[in-house]
Amino acid sequence: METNLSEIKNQMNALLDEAYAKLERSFVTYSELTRVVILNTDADKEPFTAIPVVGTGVIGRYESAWNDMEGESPNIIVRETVYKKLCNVDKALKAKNPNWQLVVAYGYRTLNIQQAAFNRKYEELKPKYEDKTELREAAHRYYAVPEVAGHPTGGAVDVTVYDFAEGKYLDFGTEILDFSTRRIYYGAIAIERKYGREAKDSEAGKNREMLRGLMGAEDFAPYEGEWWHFSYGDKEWAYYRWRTLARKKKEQVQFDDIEYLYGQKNFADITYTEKYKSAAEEKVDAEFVKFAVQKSGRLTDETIKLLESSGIDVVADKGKFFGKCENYPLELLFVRDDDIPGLVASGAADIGVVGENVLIESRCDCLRLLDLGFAKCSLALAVPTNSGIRTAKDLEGKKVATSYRVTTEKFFKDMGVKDIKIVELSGSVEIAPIIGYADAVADLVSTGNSLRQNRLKPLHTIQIYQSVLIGNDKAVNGDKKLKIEKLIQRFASCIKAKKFKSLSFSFPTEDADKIRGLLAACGRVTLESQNPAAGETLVQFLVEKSKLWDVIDELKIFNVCGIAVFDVEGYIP
Ligand code: PRT
Ligand code: ZN
Repeated sequence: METNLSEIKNQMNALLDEAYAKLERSFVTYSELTRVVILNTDADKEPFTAIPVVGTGVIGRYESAWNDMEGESPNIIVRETVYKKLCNVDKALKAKNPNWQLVVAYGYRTLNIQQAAFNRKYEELKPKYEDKTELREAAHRYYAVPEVAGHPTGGAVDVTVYDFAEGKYLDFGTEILDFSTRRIYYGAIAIERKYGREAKDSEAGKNREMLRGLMGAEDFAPYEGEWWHFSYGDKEWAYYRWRTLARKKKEQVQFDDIEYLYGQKNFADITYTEKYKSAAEEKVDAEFVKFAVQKSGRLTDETIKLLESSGIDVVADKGKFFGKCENYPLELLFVRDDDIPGLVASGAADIGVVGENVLIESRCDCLRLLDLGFAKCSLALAVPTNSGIRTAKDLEGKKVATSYRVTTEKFFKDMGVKDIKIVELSGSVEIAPIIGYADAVADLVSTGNSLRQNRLKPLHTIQIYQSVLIGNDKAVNGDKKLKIEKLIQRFASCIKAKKFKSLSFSFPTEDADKIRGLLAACGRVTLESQNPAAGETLVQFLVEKSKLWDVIDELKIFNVCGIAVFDVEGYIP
């Protein structure tokens, strides 16, 4: 079949439109903003201030192309706190590049102008929308409905960055205030990249991220619909704070918990509340549970799997040192497993996953929170197959190679074997006897293949290990207690679930007693429903994996057929 280029192009455009539509749906809506209420009506009488037009700090500059509003004052004015914050942003910019300058293209806008701009957009879009609410929301994406708008509070600004050395504005992917393209959406760059319409490492994405980062550090809330728009103290800010707090806290925050700075007509109307004032100082990293995970090794995949089966999406690249989770306040630190007990004990990480062998050997003071049951192995004492050594005692006065000095020494001490010389190797312990470095080894074994390959035979199992979740006492019993407890519960239910299978089948109700008896003896019924018309009973039944086939064999004796077997995702007793 011949490939039709224009068809491919159409399909691609449809996909692109869909991605943009999805992005638009994520923008804060007018109706969401109307739910923000003013709790504190005490005006703080904060004065406005005009941003200087020239100078080396932050400047306020209207360019004719940016200003399509009638009756605009030549000065850009904002609330005083906003100006101070902008100065800090400019300083941070200059720390990155002394030639950069923060330029404010828009600040305070009177309610009349806001209303006029909104009305114009509303009329312009009218033919496109049948539904009034949809029309209002669409117009709101361009010019906010005055009642919830940020610019009339003096708390919202439109900003960009000018580069003196280059004599031009930094590349943000579009001109500021250019409403002719959807590329102005903050998330547009990612979409364009995905569809190959934007270079992977284009400046625009980096610059948007940088600007958002610097503004965010000063507690400005971003607006997803315009890369340049930020606000502090308006309804959008309140909503953004609420939403990020709610997400972080993972609990239902009531809408009337939202407090904010908000003034419509003039500065005296702006209210200021205490509650979130200090939230700026609230350490964001204190909110996250820092979770140390082996960067790359036997524990890595299982740990990520455990997170994912606990409903936590890991958005991390294993090659990186840090990772985040979509839907749980977890920060992942990817490190060598040997370092995990130390990191947890010191508080650099709150929790971590590590083999018991490493934990014991480290002698670090960590809490054992949960046995995870994977990466099972044992520490075995082994000698060359051709050696005359039969027991641990025969090793008196001899050399034992190991990576686990603490455990091995304790073993010989407990066995009453004296005069053992421990030689430490951090890897390839198995070859020590072959090269004449030791008479025996104490090494980890799982399948035993490695011992066999190196012609070693096990004499003794010193200790059996599995992976464990460990924690730092201060975190586990302090301010992160709840989040860590919830995590442990989820992990525990997933681990438990792995031991079960679920069976579902129906049987003649007249056999119910016999079958219930059988089921009661070997598992747990989670659902039973009767179908009197058919004279049948349907059950769902949990059974331990190890008993699965025995149960099925017994059920067959009762002529039960049509048994469906399922994996269990979680089990909460
Ligand atoms: O780079 P990093 O320091 O993070 O990783 P690592 O090399 O120290 O650790 P890694 O990934 O090898 O193992 C992590 C943990 O998995 C260990 O601390 C143990 O708790 C556990 N584990 C489980 C094992 C094994 N099974 C195992 N078989 N660790 C190591 N081995 C070695 C064993 O020593 C032998 O040399 O694997 C080799 C093969 O074993 P056999 O018996 O299957 O042949
Ligand atoms: Zn704006």
